[in-house]
Amino acid sequence: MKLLVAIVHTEDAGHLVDGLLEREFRATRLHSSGGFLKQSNATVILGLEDDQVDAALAVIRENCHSRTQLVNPMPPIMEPGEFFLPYPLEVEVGGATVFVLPVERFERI
Ligand code: 2BA
Repeated sequence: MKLLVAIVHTEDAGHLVDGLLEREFRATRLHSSGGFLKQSNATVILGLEDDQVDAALAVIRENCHSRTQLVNPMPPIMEPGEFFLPYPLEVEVGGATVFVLPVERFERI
């Protein structure tokens, strides 16, 4: 058995969970936020049989799309007389960051 952990864009998370449920995958959606952008994203976790992993990844590919987001860089420490023009940086986010982990034991109680 595997635990699939997918970090996805908030806007994709609803479609992803619906797509997974349509194909009878059980999923849990957690609210999370990215360490770098410090913006909300979603973490979807799925307990799967080994032979279901590829099908679940296909649903993630169908529903999660990459986007570019603008970030304002942190201003540097300035000396008197220096100035800093804060140009926003473009960062590509997603489609999805996916980890597939082995599950030692699974119980539904
Ligand atoms: P964030 O940490 O907010 O990162 C958003 C995007 O910013 C990343 O997109 C990447 O393109 C860029 N980025 C992240 N750290 C950077 C850095 N040190 N320097 C330059 N650019 C950087 P993705 O790679 O698609 O990641 C989307 C989200 O997935 C991340 O949001 C984070 O929540 C999660 N994530 C990505 N890689 C991870 C990892 N190795 N472990 C845990 N979570 C991860």
